[in-house]
Amino acid sequence: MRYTIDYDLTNCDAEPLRFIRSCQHGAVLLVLYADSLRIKGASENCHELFGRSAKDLLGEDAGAVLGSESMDLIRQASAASSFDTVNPFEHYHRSTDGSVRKNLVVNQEGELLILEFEDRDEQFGTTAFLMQVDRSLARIQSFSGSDVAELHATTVQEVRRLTGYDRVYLYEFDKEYNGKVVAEARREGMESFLHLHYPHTDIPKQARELYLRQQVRMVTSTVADCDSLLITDDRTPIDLSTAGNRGVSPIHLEYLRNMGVGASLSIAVTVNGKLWGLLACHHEAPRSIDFRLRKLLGLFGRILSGHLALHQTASFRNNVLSTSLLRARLVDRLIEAQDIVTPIQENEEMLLSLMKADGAALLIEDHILRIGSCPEEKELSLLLGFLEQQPSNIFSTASLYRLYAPAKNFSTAPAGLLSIRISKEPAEHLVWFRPETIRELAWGGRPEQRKEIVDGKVRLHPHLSFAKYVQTTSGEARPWAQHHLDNALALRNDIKEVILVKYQEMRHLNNKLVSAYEELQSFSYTVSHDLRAPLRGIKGYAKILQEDYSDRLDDFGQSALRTIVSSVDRMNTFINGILEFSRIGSGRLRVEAIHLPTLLDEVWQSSHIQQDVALNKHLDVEYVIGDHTLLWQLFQNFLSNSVKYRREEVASYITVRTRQLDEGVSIEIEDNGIGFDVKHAGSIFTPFTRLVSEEEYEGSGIGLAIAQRIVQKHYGDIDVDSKPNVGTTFEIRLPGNLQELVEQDNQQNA
Ligand code: BLA
Repeated sequence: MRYTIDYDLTNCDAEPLRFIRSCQHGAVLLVLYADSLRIKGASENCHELFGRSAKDLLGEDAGAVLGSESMDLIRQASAASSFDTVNPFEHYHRSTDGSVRKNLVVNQEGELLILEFEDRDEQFGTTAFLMQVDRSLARIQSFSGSDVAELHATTVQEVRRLTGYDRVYLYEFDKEYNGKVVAEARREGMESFLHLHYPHTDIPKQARELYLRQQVRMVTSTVADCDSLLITDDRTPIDLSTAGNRGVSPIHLEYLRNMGVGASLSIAVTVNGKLWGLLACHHEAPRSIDFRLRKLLGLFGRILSGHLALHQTASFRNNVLSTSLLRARLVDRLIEAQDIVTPIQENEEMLLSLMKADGAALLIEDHILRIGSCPEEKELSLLLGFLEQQPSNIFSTASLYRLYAPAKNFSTAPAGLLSIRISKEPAEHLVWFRPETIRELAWGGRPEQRKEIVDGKVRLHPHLSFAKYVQTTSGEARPWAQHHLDNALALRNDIKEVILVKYQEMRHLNNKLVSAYEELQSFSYTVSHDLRAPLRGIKGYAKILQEDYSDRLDDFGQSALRTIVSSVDRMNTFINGILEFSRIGSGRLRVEAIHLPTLLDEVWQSSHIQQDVALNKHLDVEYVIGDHTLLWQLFQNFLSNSVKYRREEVASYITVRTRQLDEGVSIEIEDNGIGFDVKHAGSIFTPFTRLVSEEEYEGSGIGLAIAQRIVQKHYGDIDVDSKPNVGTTFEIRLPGNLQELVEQDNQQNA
């Protein structure tokens, strides 16, 4: 028995390959105790070499069988524990039939020495052979570094030239260890496997792991039961993983036979410590090659590994460089513009080529920017909900529908999505899209059709195992490369930086604004104290002149005096306006519930407002939240404005209406006064803007500016609609949660 239990296709992934109790056809195996050098085990075929049966040899001193020459060599190497440097020994075996030369390969495995006797082929020690190797290596080394397919092709050709196997191919693993034949050199007339795919189960995990320990694996013959069982003095399992002639898995042998292969050999190709693939050889007839050639083939594997690692690093570096360059250009635009939306809008192509995407979307604040082949706005809002749930700041998939089914029915259904989160609250993302690509995979056999049951065991089906078929995969986009993901994260940091700079600039501006207000405040103080006193003086002296000296002034002198007095009065009005305006900016709101009908009556009665104007109140909402003093001033301004600008020819009225809104209260003040052209609506709230002549209507021109500041201070907004000779309607909207907003602000300023 090769193993203690039987393995078939249902449990072959657990086959303990290294503990197989057999030796391959063409080799003889001895197992010695390392300390006593007595024989612990021998392959059944040992009589072919030693003329004695395996059972007979057990317990015997190895020297009696191998002769002193080989024993001395083994003892020396064992003392130096360096079999690697001396393998293979040249072992002469003398018998009555004459002497044979064998390669003797020795490995230590714990307390045991494993000895393998193989045929020796003298040509592999010759200079001519080494020259040949040299030429092959030179051809591989001439690889320019860019065309990796050429490197693959040259390597398989050179391996075939040196080894003489019928077919040599390069087999590359994907992430799941499914494999693909990427290069092939074969004897004329042999079937081609180029570009075919094979499932990961064809080389199970434990077989792949052995390649990391032993770079070259040779299968000398696939003929059933041509191996020799290992006979040992007890049943403890022996680890044969270092022995090149370790017996081959019966399942794998069957696989190779089904493929029409009589012998095989594979060389591990590792990149960055991981099995990248195999350089694999097939021969139609059984065949083995000299140990020294196998060692050299290991070197070929390592050279190929080195080139591939270099190529991978170089192409990764190039990709990173070119993407980073694009990103740097885009970020320059962002920094210049101090904004994200506009530069992205102006550099759509750059954004797409950055990620080799064909669509993108910027979902930011209440802005949705769609670029290229991109779902509709409504769909993007839905997608945003999905992206919000992703825990990481970067999210990518090559098959969006599988994770998020609604995407399948989007107007433009992207299969690939790469998204970076710009902000969590509110959810802001920059997203790239890739379309579905239909891929055709040519398989070298349909995995699910390979099985058949023989004698209650699941076996590989001899014909169907390799029946070729083409599988079409859909629903997937070209996968995002690592350098794209890295760059997306870097871009996210850049964008955050731009936002931070912009925020800091806003804070700076805000601080400037605050100090400007403070200056205005102190300016108003100066105005009130320093200007009012001389103005009072001017007016006083002008009055004296008017009262006591008018008889000495001619008509012109008297009219000049009148102008002085009225100018001073106007100036006083201005100064009062400025004072009032600046006072609103400073100071905190004193928030309370205000009964509007009372407030309006008070304002109406207290002010010297014309009584021939009717004040109508339609107040659905009677209470508003606000600062009593400021709202008093607000209505005072509106009502007196309406009175001032009434039309003499009609019965004037003012109607105040209130109405509940979802998020607050709307207050409308409508009159049927002189009105104005709405094209001026934008400027009427600017201080000292007058739409009517000063001669006809007196005032500072600051009333509406004050009104607007009061509303703004209440976190509200204000609109106006007007028509000349029809009337004007102002609408003020005040928030319901004023108290909360004020507290938030106080906290931020604290
Ligand atoms: C080993 N399987 C291998 C090896 C190759 C393959 C290259 C390395 C040993 C060698 O060179 O022969 C696979 N061979 C291929 C493929 C092609 C090829 C894909 O020629 C295509 C051109 N194999 C199966 C199943 C099992 C299995 C279902 O198909 C069981 C799970 C097992 N394959 C298997 C085992 C080994 C192996 C156990 C290790 C053999 C050993 O080293 O003893």
